Amino acid sequence: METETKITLKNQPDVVVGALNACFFAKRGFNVHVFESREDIRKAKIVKGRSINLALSHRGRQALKHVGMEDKIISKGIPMHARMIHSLSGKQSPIPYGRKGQYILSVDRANLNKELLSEAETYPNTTLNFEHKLQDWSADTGLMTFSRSDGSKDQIHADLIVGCDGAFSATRKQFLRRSRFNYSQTYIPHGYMELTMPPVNGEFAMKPNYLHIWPRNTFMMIALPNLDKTFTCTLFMPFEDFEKITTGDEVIQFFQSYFPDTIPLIGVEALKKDYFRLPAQAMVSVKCSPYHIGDKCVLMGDAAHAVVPFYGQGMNAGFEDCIVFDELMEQFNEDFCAVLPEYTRVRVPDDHAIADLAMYNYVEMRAHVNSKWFLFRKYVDNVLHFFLPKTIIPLYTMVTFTRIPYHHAVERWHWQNKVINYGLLLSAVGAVLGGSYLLTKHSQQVNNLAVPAEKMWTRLKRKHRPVYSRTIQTCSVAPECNENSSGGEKRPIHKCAYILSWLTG
Ligand code: EGU
Repeated sequence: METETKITLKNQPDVVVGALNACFFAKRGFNVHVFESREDIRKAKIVKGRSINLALSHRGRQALKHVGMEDKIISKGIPMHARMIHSLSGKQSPIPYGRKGQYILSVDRANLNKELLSEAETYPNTTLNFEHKLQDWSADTGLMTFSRSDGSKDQIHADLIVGCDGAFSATRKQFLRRSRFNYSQTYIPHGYMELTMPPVNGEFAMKPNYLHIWPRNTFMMIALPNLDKTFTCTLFMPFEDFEKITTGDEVIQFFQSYFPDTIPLIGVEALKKDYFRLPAQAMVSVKCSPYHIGDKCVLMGDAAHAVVPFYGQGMNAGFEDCIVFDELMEQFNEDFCAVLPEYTRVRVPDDHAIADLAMYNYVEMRAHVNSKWFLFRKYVDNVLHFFLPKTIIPLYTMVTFTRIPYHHAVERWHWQNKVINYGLLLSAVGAVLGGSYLLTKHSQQVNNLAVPAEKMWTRLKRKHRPVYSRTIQTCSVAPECNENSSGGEKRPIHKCAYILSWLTG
């Protein structure tokens, strides 16, 4: 065991990255101290707080694997192989996430926190401290001051402070006072609210192995399955619309208009009650850089990059931070002077890329995503990927099922879009050129085609002409009624019409 004292710090709702990081550092033999502002959630009776479900995908799983936790966590996760899109009429259409065997997992945030804390505790060089709230720390000395629930203060010296303390990080406050620190935060106009869909006759109320989605432009609801056979439904809606609904009857009216199929499943009374249980929660996006101060402190997880939840990547990106840091520790022999600046250099572009992607998807889904459009887009992605598996990889596949650095995924996505557009342009030009070629080279054949077709048409017309209209038809000047009117001048138009209708199917 080394003599130095390294501290991983945690004092905001997200224990996850903090606790996972403790395992990474403990595994390397550092003395790890975890500080958490709340009580030990393993002992707490009521666990209030943030969203209940998280979608665990490849990046998060790889990080868990590094500390031997993957199997334990996935055994308590529910695989989701596809999205299930619910249209307004109640029709359900599945769209797979990837190829067979590719899926994401619905995991319970509280269970994840508990398992990771217990795992961290198994290392003899790790201590957990609860109800310690960070008051202040010094970037020069590494001295940290905590306040405890009984009002007393605790001072601890650290060689390295790892701030994994969430979107409202107390560690980050020191960064904000310094020169040349970039920081931005954006609250989006939407809030979210969680509603529980209970089991029906002891079974899941909907198909369990799907991420259920009700895309309704500005409103959207998603539902993720839980081990206790409930679903957690998350309703996303602008705050001003949340505020317009003030009575139980208005809740039911709203659901009747947008999510009618869920009313019997959640239950009228439960819906009326659940909706007013907690106010809608805000969503914030935070970007900053650099992530480190000298060789003393580094930010990870939401403290460094809180993202809006519209790519299901918040936890996965935070967990991947731990792998990236660990790989650099290996590369630079645990020399903080080298590891910290390098961590900022390689990680900032990727974290900013996922923050941008999540925000982009928020704008995109709000702008014009109803169930038909969502189905169509994902279908086109999957079809292109099927026929050109090496060339076209859907963006969400790169983000969700690979460890391609986020910013590379974005670059590749732009490149793919160019290829697709170029392909479309080529097909269009090809069609026009091919069409003109047919017209000029084979104009006689086309004529021959056109004439019999016209004749057929006239014959058909005649055959089905009702008896009473015979006299009127004879007087008609419409070309198709006059067998002799298919004169030379009119033919080119007919030809074009045939070719056009063939091209457009
Ligand atoms: C869990 C909780 C569908 C929000 C984004 C997809 C999750 C999310 C999507 C939560 C959507 C949205 C993706 C996954 C996931 C989709 C994804 C899990 C969003 C682009 C508390 N999103 N989640 N995209 O592709 O990549 O199915 O809020 F409705 S998992 Cl918003 Cl893959």
